[in-house]
Amino acid sequence: MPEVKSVDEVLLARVQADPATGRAIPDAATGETIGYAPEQAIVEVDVAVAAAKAAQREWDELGHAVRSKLLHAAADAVDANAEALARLLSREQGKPLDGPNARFEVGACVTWLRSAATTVLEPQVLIDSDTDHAVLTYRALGVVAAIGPWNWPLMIAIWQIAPALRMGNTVVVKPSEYTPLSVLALVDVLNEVLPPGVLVPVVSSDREVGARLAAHPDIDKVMFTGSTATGRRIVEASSANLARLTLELGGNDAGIVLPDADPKAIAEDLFWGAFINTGQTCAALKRLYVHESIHDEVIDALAGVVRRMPMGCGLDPGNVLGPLQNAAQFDIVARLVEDAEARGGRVVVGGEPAPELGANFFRATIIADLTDGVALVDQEQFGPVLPVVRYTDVEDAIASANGLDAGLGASVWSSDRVAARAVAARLRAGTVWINSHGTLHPEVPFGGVKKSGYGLEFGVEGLKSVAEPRIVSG
Ligand code: TXE
Repeated sequence: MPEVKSVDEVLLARVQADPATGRAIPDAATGETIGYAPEQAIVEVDVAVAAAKAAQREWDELGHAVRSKLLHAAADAVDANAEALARLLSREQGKPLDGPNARFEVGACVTWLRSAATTVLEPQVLIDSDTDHAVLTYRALGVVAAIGPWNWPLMIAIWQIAPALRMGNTVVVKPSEYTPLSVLALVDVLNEVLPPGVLVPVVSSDREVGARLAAHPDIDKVMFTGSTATGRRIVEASSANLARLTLELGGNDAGIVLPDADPKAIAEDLFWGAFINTGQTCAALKRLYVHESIHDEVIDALAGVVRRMPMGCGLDPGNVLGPLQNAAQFDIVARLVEDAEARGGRVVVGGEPAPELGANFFRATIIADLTDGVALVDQEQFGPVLPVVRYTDVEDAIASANGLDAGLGASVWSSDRVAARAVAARLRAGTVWINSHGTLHPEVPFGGVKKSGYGLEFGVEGLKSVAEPRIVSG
C-alpha cells in the first residue's frame, strides 16, 4: 500500500530541506520533529535582496489593477490550501485548529490579502486655486524587508507582505527561527501566482541573518514585529541605510472594568481578550484592573470560563488552548507566576504547568490580589496568565494603565458606552477597545505608541506606510 500523506505533509514536502542539511523543527505540543528548515547563510541575504531588487521595477510597472488581481489570486491560492496551512501552523506554532486559532489565522490571511487588493490610496489634492495646484501621490519605495515573530507567523507575514506588494514594492520575508516552515509554505503558496522575485524568503536560525537584512543597503523599508530589544537594533541599523520603519513591539495592555459592568456578560470576551492564542498575542489583555464593588464576581465569572476551555494538542478537535510555542517562553511564564505567588498573588485557577499534556503546556491561570510593581503585572508575560488588580478609584486605574512604557492596546469594560468612552479618551495606547480587547479589522489602522513601536498597519494608512510620498506642485 502506498503511504497516504496528510495535506500538510504534502505541502511541507514542497518546502522543507534535506534532513542532512536542514534544521529539525519540533512540534510545539509534542516535541517530535515535524520537518527540516533550510539554514541559509548571510551571503544568501544579499542574493535574496538582489533578486527582489531586480524584480521590483517590472512589478511596479504592472500597475495597481494587475497587482490587485494577483493579490486576489494569491488569496484564492491560500484559500485552496487553507487546511494544509492550518495543520502545519498548528503543529509548528502549537495553536489549535479550532477556536480563534490556526484555521482562523489562515482565514485572516485571506481577508487581509483581499483588503490590500481592494483598498485604494487616492491622490490627495492639497491646493486647487486659480494660481496654485498641489497634489500628493504615493509610489513604491523599492524593496521591503518583512521580519516576523513566532506567535501569529502567517497573519503577521501577510500584514507585512500584502500592502507592500500592492504598492509596487517587492518583499524579502524573514520568518522567526521558531516558525520557519509554515511561513515558507505560505510563501510557496503565494508564489504559485506571483511573478518570480516579487516575494523572496530567507530562512535561518542565525539572528545575524535578520540583522543583515535590516541593515542591507538595498532595503528601503523594514516591517518588523517582535521584541523591543530587536526593534532597537533595527532602529540602529536604519541609521546607515535610512530604511523606513514600521515597528510593532508588543505591549502590556491594561483593561479597566468599571463598577457598572456586568460580570457575567463580559466574562467570555475578557477571556478571549487575554487568552487568545494561549496569551501569545501582542495586543492581548495582559493586566486587568477591576473595581472593588464587582471584583469577586468578575473573578468568579472569568474563572468559570477558564475552567471550561479545553487545552491540548492542536490537531485534536475541540481544543482551543495550546502550549507555549517554545521552552524559553514557557520558562518566562513559569518564572513570572512563581514570583507573583511569592509576592502575595492568589491563584484562582491554574497556576502550574500541565506536564501530562506536554513539556510546553502551562495551565490557563488567573492570579488575583496583585498590585503594580509585581513583575507579572509590569512585564509582558506573553502566555496564558492574567493578573488581576483590584482598584477603588478609577483615577488610580487610569494612572496604572498609563503607568508603563508600553502602549499598544487597552480596553474599558462598562454597561455605559459614554462613560467608557470618556475613560478610553484618557488612555495612552494605539487602540482602546470598549467591551472587547484585541479585535482587529483590515480597514482600521493598528499600531502602538510609546515603546510599543511606531507606524500604522492596515487600510489606507497601511498602504501609505509602504509608499513614498510625491508632491506635484504647480
Ligand atoms: O523575538 P525577536 P523573539 C516578545 C515576547 C518574547 C520576546 C522574544 O515577549 O518573549 O518578544 O521573542 C528577528 N535584526 N514577542 O525572540 O528576537 C528574529 O530572527 C533584525 C512579542 O521571537 O524580536 C525574528 O524573525 N531581525 C512579539 C524576529 O526578529 C532580527 C511577538 C523577532 O525576534 C534581529 C513575539 C536583528 N538584529 C514575541 N535579531 C509581538 N510584538 O507581539 C533577531 N531578528
